Amino acid sequence: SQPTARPNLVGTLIDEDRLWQRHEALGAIGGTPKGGVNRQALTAEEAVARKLIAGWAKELGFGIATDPIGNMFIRREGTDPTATPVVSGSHIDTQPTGGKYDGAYGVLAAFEVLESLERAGVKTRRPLEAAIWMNEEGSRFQPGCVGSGVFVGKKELEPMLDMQDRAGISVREALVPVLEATPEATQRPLNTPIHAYLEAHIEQGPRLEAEGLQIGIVTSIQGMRRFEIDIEGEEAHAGTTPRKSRKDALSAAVRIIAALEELMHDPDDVVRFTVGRLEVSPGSPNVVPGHVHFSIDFRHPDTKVLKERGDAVERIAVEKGAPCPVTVKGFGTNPPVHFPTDIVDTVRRGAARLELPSMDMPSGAGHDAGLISAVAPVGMVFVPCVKGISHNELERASAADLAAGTRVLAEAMVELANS
Ligand code: HGY
Ligand code: MN
Ligand code: MN
Ligand code: MN
Repeated sequence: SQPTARPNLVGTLIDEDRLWQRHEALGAIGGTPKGGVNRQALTAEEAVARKLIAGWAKELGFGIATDPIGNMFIRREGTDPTATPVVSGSHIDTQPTGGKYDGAYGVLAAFEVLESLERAGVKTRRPLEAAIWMNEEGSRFQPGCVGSGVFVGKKELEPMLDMQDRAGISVREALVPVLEATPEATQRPLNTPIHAYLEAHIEQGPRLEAEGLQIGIVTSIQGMRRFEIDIEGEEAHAGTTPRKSRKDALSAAVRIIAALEELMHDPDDVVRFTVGRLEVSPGSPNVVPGHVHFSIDFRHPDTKVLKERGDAVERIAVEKGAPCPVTVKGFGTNPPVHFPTDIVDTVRRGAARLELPSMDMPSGAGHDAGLISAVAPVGMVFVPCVKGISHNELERASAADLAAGTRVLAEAMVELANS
């Protein structure tokens, strides 16, 4: 029988060029002129991307499965069919002006691990799976991490299937053509057991590049709260309507956002507060705005700060919005997540075996790993991206860094798969 992989063999099987070519092929689907990607959740582009990956999987004899919320799993069997799998993955949906590596890297790194083992005929005791979590970004369908959230039971399946985008298309409707792109996929239930979950991701920040390191050993993910604010004003003539009788939704929004900036002020610059979307209607220069809709993305590593300042958002919005009525829709809290030390140590040992210098670091960005940590031990490995730029078409990473992170991933996955 084939020897099970000695961990130090596996990382060297990773093929840097093949991994790079996969990024170029996937990045071309929804590719934009500036070298970014617009492949939003459950669009025709995502269907093409899934078909491409399923084709690669079929060539290698891997299994393909999907679950009721549209997560997709590529599976390589182990020698012990009763063993629960080691899973690694991320997302292939992107921001509207996203980059080629955010999410895609974690899926392609996981796939490269399965492929390199298969081509080398290296067996593992446990099965290995590459996972594609549906709608991580939450730009088309708010909020994000829907696939991983439903998988672990933190989000309800039916309401998430009923969720609509701004054109009124529901997840349920949008899923149909996307799942039709992989007819060979078998159906599996939600929350199938996972022995351990690992995710490779670009850092989406400047620290690794500044330290001259290729590898980040992720120890935690900061907490996040998201809100949608709607302000009802009254449309009126810009020339004739006296200020005292106006219900100007935009001046209300300005007061609210100024007050929230005050609330979120932090001399230590740890608080992350972002109004990323602001829509004014009717948007005519000589009509007093009748309606404003804006988003809030608030993050912090400390649960108490997240609760206190997050809970103040609604009170401040209603108070400062007067006399315009204000509705605040909260999307719950993704609490901070601290990864179990044994998994973090496994990832760090993988880097050490490969003699790749690394540093422990928290994640400022959210990841599916944060949700999966509810049902399995989780770890992550970061690689640098140029100037830390992400959620931007200018997002770039190097083939060497992507391969280095994948080597560490391979080492950790195989060690866990033979445990
Ligand atoms: O927003 C996030 O943190 C993730 O990159 N979608
Ligand atoms: Mn991501
Ligand atoms: Mn992202
Ligand atoms: Mn007129």
